[in-house]
Amino acid sequence: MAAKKPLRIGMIGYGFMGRTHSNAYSQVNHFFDLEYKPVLKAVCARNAEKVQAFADQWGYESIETDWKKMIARDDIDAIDICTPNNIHKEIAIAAAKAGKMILCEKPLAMNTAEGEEMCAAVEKAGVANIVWYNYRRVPAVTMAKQLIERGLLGKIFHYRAQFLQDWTINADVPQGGAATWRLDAEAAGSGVTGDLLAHCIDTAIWLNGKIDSVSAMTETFVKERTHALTGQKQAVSIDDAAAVMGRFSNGSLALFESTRYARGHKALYTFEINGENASIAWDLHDLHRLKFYDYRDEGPLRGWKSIHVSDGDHPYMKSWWVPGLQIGYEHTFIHQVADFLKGLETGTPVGPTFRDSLETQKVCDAILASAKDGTWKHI
Ligand code: SOE
Repeated sequence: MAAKKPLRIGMIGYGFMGRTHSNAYSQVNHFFDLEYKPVLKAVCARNAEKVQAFADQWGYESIETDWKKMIARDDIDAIDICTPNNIHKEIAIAAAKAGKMILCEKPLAMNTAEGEEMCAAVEKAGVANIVWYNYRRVPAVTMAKQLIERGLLGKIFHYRAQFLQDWTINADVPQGGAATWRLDAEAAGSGVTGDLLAHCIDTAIWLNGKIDSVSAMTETFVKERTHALTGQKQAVSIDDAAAVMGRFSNGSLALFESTRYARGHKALYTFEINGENASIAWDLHDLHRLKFYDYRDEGPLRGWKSIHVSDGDHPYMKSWWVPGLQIGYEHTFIHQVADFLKGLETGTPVGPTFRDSLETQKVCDAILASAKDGTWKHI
């Protein structure tokens, strides 16, 4: 067997996403036949002791405590950005200038203006780039894409999606700091819109095309929270919940909702698409199933099918176990790395690229702007 080409990874940040990505780099070559093999070269974070413990646990060869040093290293090919959103741009632009490939956590940036600069930087440098919108690569979601591309739904009328959580209902949850930066607008840019709704929008654009206009309302239910770093009470300026109406370019109507105040829901992402011939529905808590209803089925047998997406002819599944045995959340990241490496092999960019994700960012910005002044926004 020919030796694999190494893809030497330098990861910046090491929280929850750092774990999902590290696992993906470690597992991908066990299951996918690829020319490239990720090498866990270095992980970077400010606290040397903690980042060393992470490196030891996940098998990184070295650590850095200054991301600029990491980018300057010539033994690193790709920078993985797992930091809070407010430093994505600076890191990505520096990495692109240094000729590094970039794998960036979602959302791409704090806002569209930053995203534009990031796109310009990677395109000027000609470096491979991708954003970790992982849910596209749930096999059942990829299968939804295939069914839509085959035209099985016919004309699409409705696209509705929700992403529901409940972890910020307690007013004692702080904002800011390592664990709760997602509640701090300075670090995150926005609340549920950039964090959760962005997933719904990325999938929606991928499956159903461009979103042309939106009208939205957002709410911040808890107005003040203690800042984890300063201990001071501060006004909360993120959106806790968002409800959005929209129109796609293909004439279909969009309804999106996301919140961290849906008691009982920890991470429930669902979508349903209704076309003239058929409908599709998917639910993250039952992620290996795709629900499909086809009006053309024989009359008495017409009804919703629940397809267990675990057979060898289902997307990604022939690389896993045997038919009928399902896989889960972490595999979506492994699929993303597999596709990214395949893209390097074939020279074909794999999405969502920075440019693709800029479109999601524009929709997020339009949602926040609409919620502010109560008018429809065109994208
Ligand atoms: C927030 O709780 C979060 O971890 C998001 O940041 C992720 O993108 C989402 O997949 C799960 O929820």
